[in-house]
Amino acid sequence: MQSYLVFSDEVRAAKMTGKPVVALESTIISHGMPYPQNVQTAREVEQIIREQGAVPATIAVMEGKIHIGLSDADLIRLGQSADAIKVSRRDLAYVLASRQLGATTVAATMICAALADIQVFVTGGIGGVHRGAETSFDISADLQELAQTSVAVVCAGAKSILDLGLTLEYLETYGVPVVSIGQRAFPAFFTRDSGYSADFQLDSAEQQADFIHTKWQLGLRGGIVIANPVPEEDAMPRAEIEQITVQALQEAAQQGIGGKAVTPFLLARIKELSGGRSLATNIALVKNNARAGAKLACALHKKH
Ligand code: PSU
Ligand code: MN
Repeated sequence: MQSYLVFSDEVRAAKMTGKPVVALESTIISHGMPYPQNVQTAREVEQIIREQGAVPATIAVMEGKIHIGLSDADLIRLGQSADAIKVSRRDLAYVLASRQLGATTVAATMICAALADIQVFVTGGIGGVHRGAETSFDISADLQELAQTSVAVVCAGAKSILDLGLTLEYLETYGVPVVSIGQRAFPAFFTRDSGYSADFQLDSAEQQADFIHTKWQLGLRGGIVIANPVPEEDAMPRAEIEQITVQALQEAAQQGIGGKAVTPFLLARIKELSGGRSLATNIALVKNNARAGAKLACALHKKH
């Protein structure tokens, strides 16, 4: 299994000298944001993690290997490539075996992080139960991954392109704890309050690390959602984002968008319909998550 993993020099050195490592996904680069903001954000997020005393490991599939830690040329390749494949659990073995370029989702990044013995993963938003899932059956594989793979996922909640109430119900059924930072409300990615509550509020990285460590020490495998609300000054007005979201959802339905194309379509349309403002919010919240995730990785690292 280790033969599928290739570590960057920086991540290998961190593992050898015992420094905390933070995993980062690559679908957000290839399918979540436009070029060149995607590459610029990926670089800046890595830098924030370094400044906090941890080491970033952006994960992608290239030439039949899972790469843990990417070069700048790799980031550019993912950011510019129109044919990077969005890789979730279902796709991972296929994209490896066929030696294609693969960008990992939350689910696939969790799998790869666990293989590489990395416990903390920073992203923007997790996938979830889509609005209308009672007829479409569209439920992100991210949720099943959270149920079974022991990685803490730091995010800004989930976008209201999803049914956040059903998403939280699903996570409860599968025993995935949802923790908010600095507030009890579960954040809705572009806005700080989804109208739903997280299960627990844990404000400091040490508290979060204690909780995660206890869960795994008990043998309760599986992920934890650490939801970090977007800073107030970067948030979008709730009514505006809701209106844009409804329009994007209608267009997706009219155009018959289905399967793994749904989420990238909605992300791109929301960006266009907001005149680019949603992208600025997206970038700000990912950076904010990088800070929280690096602190958590440092706190968790002290427990080993
Ligand atoms: N939500 C976002 N930004 C993203 C994604 C989700 O706000 O970039 C990406 C992540 O990689 C996530 C994936 O794991 O979309 C979920 O896709 P799906 O809904 O097809 O499972
Ligand atoms: Mn889906």
